[in-house]
Amino acid sequence: MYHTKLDRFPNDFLWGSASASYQIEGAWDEDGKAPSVWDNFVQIPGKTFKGTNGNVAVDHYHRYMEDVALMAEMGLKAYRFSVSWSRIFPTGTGEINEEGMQFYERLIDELIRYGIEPIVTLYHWDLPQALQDEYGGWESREIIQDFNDYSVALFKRFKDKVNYWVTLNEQNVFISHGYEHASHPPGVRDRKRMYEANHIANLANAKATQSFRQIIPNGKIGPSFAYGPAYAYSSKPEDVLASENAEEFNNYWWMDVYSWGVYPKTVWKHLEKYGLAPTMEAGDEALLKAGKPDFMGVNYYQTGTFTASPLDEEFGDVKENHDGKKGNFVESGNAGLYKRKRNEALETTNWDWEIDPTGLRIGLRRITSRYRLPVLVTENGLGEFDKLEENDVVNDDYRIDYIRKHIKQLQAAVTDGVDLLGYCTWSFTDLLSWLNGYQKRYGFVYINRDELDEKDMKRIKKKSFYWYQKVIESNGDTL
Ligand code: BGP
Repeated sequence: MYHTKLDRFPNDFLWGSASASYQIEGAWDEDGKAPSVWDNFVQIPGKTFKGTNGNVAVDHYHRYMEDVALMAEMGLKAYRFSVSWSRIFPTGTGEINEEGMQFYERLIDELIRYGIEPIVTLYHWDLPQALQDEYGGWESREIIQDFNDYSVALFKRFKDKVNYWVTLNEQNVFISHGYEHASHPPGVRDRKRMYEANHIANLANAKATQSFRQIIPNGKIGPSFAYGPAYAYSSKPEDVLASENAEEFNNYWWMDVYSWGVYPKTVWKHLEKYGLAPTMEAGDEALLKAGKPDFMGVNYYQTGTFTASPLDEEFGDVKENHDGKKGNFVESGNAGLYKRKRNEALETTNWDWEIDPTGLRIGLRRITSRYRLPVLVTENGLGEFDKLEENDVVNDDYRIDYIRKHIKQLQAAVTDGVDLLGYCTWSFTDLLSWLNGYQKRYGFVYINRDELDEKDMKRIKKKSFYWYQKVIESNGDTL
């Protein structure tokens, strides 16, 4: 679809940026906080790049005022951050740890003071370790009530201050990495357990959403889904079918449940045949249906391109590039369903992520057509090596180029008819990239630290900071 003229972004468009507790806060054991599963997982040798962890991260816990002042200077309209569950309930349940709650209250108040809309993510992967130990975390239905209680505590405390809420961040990622690839906690490789845990996460997501309606009837809530729209590798019908398979198994498997409360039929039938379908108990479907979100949160980084895969195809372990040495793409897939190929039409980052701004528009269009839900882009950005030059200068033109192209596609999507609430870049400051250390940088603000040395953690505005400032100021007219 070509347009002679693109629509302007709505006047109340949320120009934002995002982060997550474990990746920025540090203070991992302060003010009553108990360990999360990530605090422990990173201690296992070989799990993260150069053994990095978030014990100190970028020290946002102590420097949040300086960080928020920078957001205000940039003109940010919205800031998405997550709450660390084990700061609020150190053992996952029980008495509220008031000191933990107060940290987020101070942060929220500071944002509001500057007119920045807080977008609160309830869960960005840092499950209290106590719940993992007690009943296996997401593998037990007990978590549905505990997650609800935790969410309700936050809803009640911040109902007059926070309008936008995100339930689970990238359920598809923390479940598949946690229970299929073993690259995230709890480090399991078992597809049956994965599908069971995923179903329980769906129920927890729905229940918290249902509670939200009672407590904050005028607020907005939705999940943030890591959406990688699927393409066919060629026009051969078998490749088109493979891409349909990938879309159903990797995307609709989650988004249909969020939006409609039902699993896609073809995937369900396939899983049943292989004994992998999750256990459906009485009342599950009704609960899932009661959890309809106000928007689909989308974390977008790349598309995936697929070709047919025969039933007897064997795939090795998924190998991801965690050191930034380009050229490590390894084919992966699901035998009999699809195989992911490198898309030769696209450039990649140094971490082998394909760069595809148009894919963002395609994804938003698919969501709009299928679910008719508004969309909030909850993450999008470029992880790259940045160079701190003399006089505290970082010339990250590649990041500007990346974000500019994605915003242009957003504007095209809006013109196509997508109801877009806002755009949060990943990320505001540099932060810990879970498995990739500190050298894979995403921020508008450079943090002076690296893997081996915490240095002074000085905040340094990159070139992209000034660029995004103008984008916001002009409501997207000046790109
Ligand atoms: C998403 C996560 C973020 C962030 C981002 C970049 O999956 O929600 O927390 O980390 O991806 O990924 P990475 O840090 O692996 O480059």
